[in-house]
Amino acid sequence: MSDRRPNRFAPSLQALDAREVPAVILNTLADGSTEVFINDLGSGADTIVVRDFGNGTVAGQDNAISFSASNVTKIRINTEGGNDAVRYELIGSLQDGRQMSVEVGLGSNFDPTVGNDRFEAILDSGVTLGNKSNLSISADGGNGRDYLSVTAIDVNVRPDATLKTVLVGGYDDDTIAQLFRYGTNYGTVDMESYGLSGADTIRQYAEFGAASTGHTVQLAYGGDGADTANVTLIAPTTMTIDDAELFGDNGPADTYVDTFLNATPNVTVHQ
Ligand SMILES: [Ca+2]
Ligand SMILES: [Ca+2]
Ligand SMILES: [Ca+2]
Repeated sequence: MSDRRPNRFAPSLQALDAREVPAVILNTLADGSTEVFINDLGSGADTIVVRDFGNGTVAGQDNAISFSASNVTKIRINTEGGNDAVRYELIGSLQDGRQMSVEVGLGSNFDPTVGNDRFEAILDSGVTLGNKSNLSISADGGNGRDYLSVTAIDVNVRPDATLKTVLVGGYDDDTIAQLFRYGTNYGTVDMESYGLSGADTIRQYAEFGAASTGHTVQLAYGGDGADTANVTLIAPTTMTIDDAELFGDNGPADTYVDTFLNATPNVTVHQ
């Protein structure tokens, strides 16, 4: 592991690059667990990778800085201005009862530097969310044309476990892609996409394994602008669909292309 703080010269001239020093901060939460807080303010294009081992250990890179921490229950990433790329990957099964919250802010809606950001959350194929575990992922693109995605293929969700993903495009024309496929769900899978302003593209696809007996929520909101949204929900009858809705906005400009496979007449569309 490299030092938390890079070696830096102290130039006598004003730095032309307004970028600030990336920072990885480890905070101790009230319950004694650790929060990893990555705070990269300034207009630089940040690249952040976080790997979650599923047992509380987290490791990754914040630009040139490597970090690792244990007993982590929360990861908070704030990249603000610039074209940022953030990747979160669950590389091992989330242990029984373990909690993990991932909150990513890629920029403000009012940031004049806009920032076309990229966020990818990947749950590796074959991992399991253990009994009573909880994985919550939220990301907000803010201003700029952002790409936000969650991919979970062959991920099983055990009883009383919850996977919740909330992706928000924010201002401008964003692309949001969420995929949960083939995994068996005995717990709860809650996937939500919010395009908000701009002509957004939302693709949300959930296909649960035939043995699934859990719950799901599937929500997609285009918001203002001419959005394109596809929501597909394929769930066995043994599952409970708590809510499955696709919302446009109040404006006549919206043109929805709603693709529901024949097996999925279970998403209510509100133009
Ligand atoms: Ca940004
Ligand atoms: Ca945006
Ligand atoms: Ca929109």
